[in-house]
Amino acid sequence: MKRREIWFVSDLHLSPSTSPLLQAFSRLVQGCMQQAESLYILGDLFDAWIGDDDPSPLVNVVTSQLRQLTDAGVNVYFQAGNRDFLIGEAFATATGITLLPDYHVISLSGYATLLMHGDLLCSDDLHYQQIRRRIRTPEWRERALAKPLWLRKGLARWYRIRSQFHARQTDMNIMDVNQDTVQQTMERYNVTQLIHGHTHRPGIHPHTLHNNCVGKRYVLAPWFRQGHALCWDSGHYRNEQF
Ligand SMILES: [Mn+2]
Repeated sequence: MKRREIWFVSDLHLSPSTSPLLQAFSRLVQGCMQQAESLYILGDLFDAWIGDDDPSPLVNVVTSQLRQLTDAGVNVYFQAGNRDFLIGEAFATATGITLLPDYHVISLSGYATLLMHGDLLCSDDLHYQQIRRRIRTPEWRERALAKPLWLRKGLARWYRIRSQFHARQTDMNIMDVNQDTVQQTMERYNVTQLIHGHTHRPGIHPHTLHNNCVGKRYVLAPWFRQGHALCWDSGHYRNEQF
């Protein structure tokens, strides 16, 4: 059977404490191996990433699984999430995956489709966007990665506690996408489809664009007790669970 599907996942949040999800990840890899020509990982593959030089067992397992997939000829693409944006060239080389920018347009059965992690669409969360602007610069990245691993581990834990605190203090609607930002972004990239994750509110939403054309926004499901993928097969999609 020829592999021809295009699969999308995001928000796997793999961490040493979510080992059952590693089995789901392995089933995702096996599924891709049989059916997918490409796999797009739209961010937050890991719950935290402190640098490509972290020799954790979790990283080794995921690296070899991804390597298996790319060695088999599946194209694997990765877009940074807010938790694993420090993933870099060394990880890409070890796994054979291709790193994508924050905004990436592909053609999906002829439909121009924008891929994003999704955090940039949550423009009502001013606090988060302010932090994002500060930490997503080459200078911040360089300074962060120059710190010793033990310190980066501690800092990652600290940022996580702070972000959980922020999430508890912030209204759910503020943490969802802003409708105007979605519309403007889709128009700026001239697409009729948008696929993203991050908000943990899976679904398909219509958006009225210019000329009354209706665009579609697919929100990917996060991995909690099981894995999810959006699978695209010549104009049709389905959800797979792992
Ligand atoms: Mn996220």
